[in-house]
Amino acid sequence: MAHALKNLSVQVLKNNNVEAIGAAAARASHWWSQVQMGPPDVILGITEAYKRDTDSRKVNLGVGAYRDDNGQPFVLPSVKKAEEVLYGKGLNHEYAPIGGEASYTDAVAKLAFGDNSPVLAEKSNATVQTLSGTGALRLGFEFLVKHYGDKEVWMPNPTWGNHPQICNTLKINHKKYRYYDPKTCGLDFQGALEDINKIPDGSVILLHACAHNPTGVDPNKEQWKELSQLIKKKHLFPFFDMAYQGFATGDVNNDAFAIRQFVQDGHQVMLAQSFAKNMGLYGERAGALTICCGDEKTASIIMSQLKIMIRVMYSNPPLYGARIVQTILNDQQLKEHWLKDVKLMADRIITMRKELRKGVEGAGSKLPWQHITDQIGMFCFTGLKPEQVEKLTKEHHIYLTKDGRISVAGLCNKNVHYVAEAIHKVTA
Ligand code: PGU
Repeated sequence: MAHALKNLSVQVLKNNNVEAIGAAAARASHWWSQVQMGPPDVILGITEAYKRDTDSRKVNLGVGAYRDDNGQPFVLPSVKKAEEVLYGKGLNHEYAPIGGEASYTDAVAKLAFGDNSPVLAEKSNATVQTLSGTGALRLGFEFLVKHYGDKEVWMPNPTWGNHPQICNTLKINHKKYRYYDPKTCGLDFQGALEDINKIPDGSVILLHACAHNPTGVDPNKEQWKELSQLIKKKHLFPFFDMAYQGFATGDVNNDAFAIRQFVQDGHQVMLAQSFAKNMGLYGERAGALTICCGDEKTASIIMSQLKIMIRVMYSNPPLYGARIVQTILNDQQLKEHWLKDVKLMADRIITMRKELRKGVEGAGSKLPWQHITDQIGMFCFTGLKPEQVEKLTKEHHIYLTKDGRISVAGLCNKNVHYVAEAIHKVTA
């Protein structure tokens, strides 16, 4: 009897399992069977592959994230201080205003446009906190679609991979103007001028404010002035992406030159800002979108529309990162401390550029490597071909994007010689 009962209960269990599995299978296929597997992200997917690699020599030069000289993530000392100040204040966690706190948006606009900017004096800027630089770009492009109509967007060739992706998502027609010359590993200024000259009147032109990603090649001041005049003559709308203020020259004012020049020349610019890199606040998502509107009344109208768009997307922005940023920017002593931290990061990257070039040349390479030290900012566009990149990853466990871009910030004294020798081996 007991045996029969046991058998029966095993049978019931089995039947239940079969039913459960059947139901799970039905659930799995019923609603989502038409969804295709997507490709890994071209930049963030590299970090995932790097994490899976168990080789002790592995090096991640894929993502543009600053590392200290032990190859570790870096919390800026000024940020640590700001966090202590914040902790001491015992703040609450109420909702932020839809566009972020004014003490944040005022401070970040000042950092970009300069203390004495006419934009700020006239209060003609509409500035909102965004989900870091990506959120600013997404909101900015979406605003353009909604309120500026079916205009083409022109981007430098090459550009950060997410720029075209955001436009694709929003079904914005986008094209490229010449920017980088692979022969010189430098700026194709004539090519850029020629192409920009042919862009249809009223189009949007995307510009990297400084430390161009992925090339590490920026126009010089005279060239920016010429670009500003041409863009004005052509009635193009300039959208600046500034994700690396401070990383190009180590000086935040120098790096804001292009934006301030355009404003001085009478452009109404749009600006996407990020504090991911220059404050090391990657995961905190502190950024901003500014639209220069010409006068205070128009700014309040634009602001009302930005708020409507934010409200239906994520309602209001996260507080913590923005609180760190404003604590630093609104305190003279902390700000000076931060400026030193920025310089320290920029200088370590410059040192790594020199070491890398010395290392590749020292390993016996006869190829030209001057561009490693000529280029600026976080990245070096090495000129490595996709098959050489693949070899670097497969044989030497060095991870970088397929276009040959390396994040110089991922190099440190411990790995730079290993990387230099590996680069020589795959290019010899
Ligand atoms: N704009 C440019 C030109 C960027 O390079 C990046 C980040 C962003 C905007 C957006 O940064 P937020 O973190 O949203 O503020 N680019 C890095 C980081 C990795 C990524 O692709 O998001 C990179 O490695 O290119």
